[in-house]
Amino acid sequence: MGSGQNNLLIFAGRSNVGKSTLFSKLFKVSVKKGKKPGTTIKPNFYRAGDVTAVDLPGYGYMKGISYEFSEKVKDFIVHYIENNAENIILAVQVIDIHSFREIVNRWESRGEIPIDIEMCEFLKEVCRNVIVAANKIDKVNKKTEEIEFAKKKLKAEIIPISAKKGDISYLKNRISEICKKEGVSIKFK
Ligand SMILES: Nc1nc2c(ncn2[C@@H]2O[C@H](COP(=O)(O)OP(=O)(O)OP(=O)(O)O)[C@@H](O)[C@H]2O)c(=O)[nH]1
Ligand SMILES: [Mg+2]
Repeated sequence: MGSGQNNLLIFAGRSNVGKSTLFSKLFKVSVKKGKKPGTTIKPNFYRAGDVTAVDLPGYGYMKGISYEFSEKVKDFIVHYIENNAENIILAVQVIDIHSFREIVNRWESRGEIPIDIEMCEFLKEVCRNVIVAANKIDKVNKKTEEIEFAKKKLKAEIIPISAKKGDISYLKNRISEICKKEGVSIKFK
């Protein structure tokens, strides 16, 4: 039971990490971005060459959204990914590297598995290729340390970016490379 779309490039991540900001920067499309979590409620799609890029709603509980709503969104995302797994060329997990360590430490001190780690494990299980875009690097002082921390926790390829202020060409190149390896071509704008 898939969506019928093939060659998907999905962007997943907690609410407010900057998925939609990245999506509009990559594809020059105008999608809703916001200061408040829960900005993207339905996925945004964009056809980029052979590939359909999908900006997913953000998961995880945050101030201003009810627990029920965040659980509903998480279920939607997990089902969407499971149902479309065969068609997903690449999953880009977007994290907010500025708050990643603090959130991970908070969850782990409660004896819980941080939602980003859980999501990354799920993506790696289900998708052929997974990379992590460590967004908001412009807000981080000790960049190398924070990236190493994320790498150790997520055990994935981490690419630092600033969707809002910085250069995202390295991420673009990696996405293109992976698409090429999978036999499809992607067009950025
Ligand atoms: N400093 C900084 N802020 C950013 C960056 N990228 C996004 N933001 C800000 O983060 C906030 C959330 O951005 P969105 O793109 O709406 O986040 P999202 O992940 O799509 O959020 P949901 O749709 O709620 O899941 C906005 O205020 C953006 O301006 C970045 O690289 N650096
Ligand atoms: Mg969004």
